[in-house]
Amino acid sequence: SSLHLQTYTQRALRQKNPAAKLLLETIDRKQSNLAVSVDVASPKDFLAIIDAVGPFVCLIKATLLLRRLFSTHIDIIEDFTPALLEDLQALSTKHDFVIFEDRKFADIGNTVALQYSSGVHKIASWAHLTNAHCVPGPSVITGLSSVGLPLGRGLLLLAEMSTKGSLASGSYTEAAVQMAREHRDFVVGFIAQRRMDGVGTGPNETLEEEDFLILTPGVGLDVKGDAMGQQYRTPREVVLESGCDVIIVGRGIYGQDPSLVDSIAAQAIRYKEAGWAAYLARTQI
Ligand code: 5FU
Repeated sequence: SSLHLQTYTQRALRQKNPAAKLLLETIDRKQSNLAVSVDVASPKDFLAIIDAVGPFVCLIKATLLLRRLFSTHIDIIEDFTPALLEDLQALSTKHDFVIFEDRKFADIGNTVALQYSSGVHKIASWAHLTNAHCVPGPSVITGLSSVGLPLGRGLLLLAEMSTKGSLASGSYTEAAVQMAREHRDFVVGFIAQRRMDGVGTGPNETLEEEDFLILTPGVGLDVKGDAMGQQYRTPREVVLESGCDVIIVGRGIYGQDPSLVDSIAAQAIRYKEAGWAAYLARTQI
């Protein structure tokens, strides 16, 4: 497939899903394929990091924070979470970035629909994109789609993971791509380590219209992994060699001390430039 040679601009024009289109247009407008993953426990650090990296990113990946606080301080957070989400949305408007809640839904359709629409977090009301594991089969998509599609949201399926020994490979990955093909209105792409166009199809089958977005975690410029199975590749390996679209970087940017806002912004610029250089090399502009 030559889709990976096309520019973000060309691909945005063809996108029908509003969330995917917004992401591609934002990448284009800000010349950034960098997403920052903000996995910190303190709401103050959470907002400070987002404000610092905001100008340089196409997307912010919110994640454990909400769940972690929710599960440990439910009474505080019932009051607190809506305000935090308003702050997050205000920053999204201020800095022009897309919001992705890395929720990794993995239950029956009815339950994920409730988890997505309701509860304290009401994820569907503020996250442009969310994601799901494929373990439950296609019903996980049907459930989430019943909530997200009318709101113009998009879903990413976890086709591969960055961790050592991941079980999401081979026929599992092929089945994930097949599930996505059957729900192209809502499934806009994958969390994966490489492009997925044509995966699982025969050598002579061409799928001209197949254009999945690939968002890739496990990206770092300075180290190869952590002590808990995470594996890092460079933006060049991810975007140029593997054809992925968005690099997701967490600790590589906010490091050991989430309160050092100046160095966080400097790291964000460094990753943004590396990600964009790899994209330009890929599309040979
Ligand atoms: F699906 C995945 C995956 O395969 N690898 C990941 O690392 C998700 N992640 C998330 O990306 C993980 O939960 C973190 O939120 C983030 C990577 O953070 P890091 O600090 O850059 O390692």
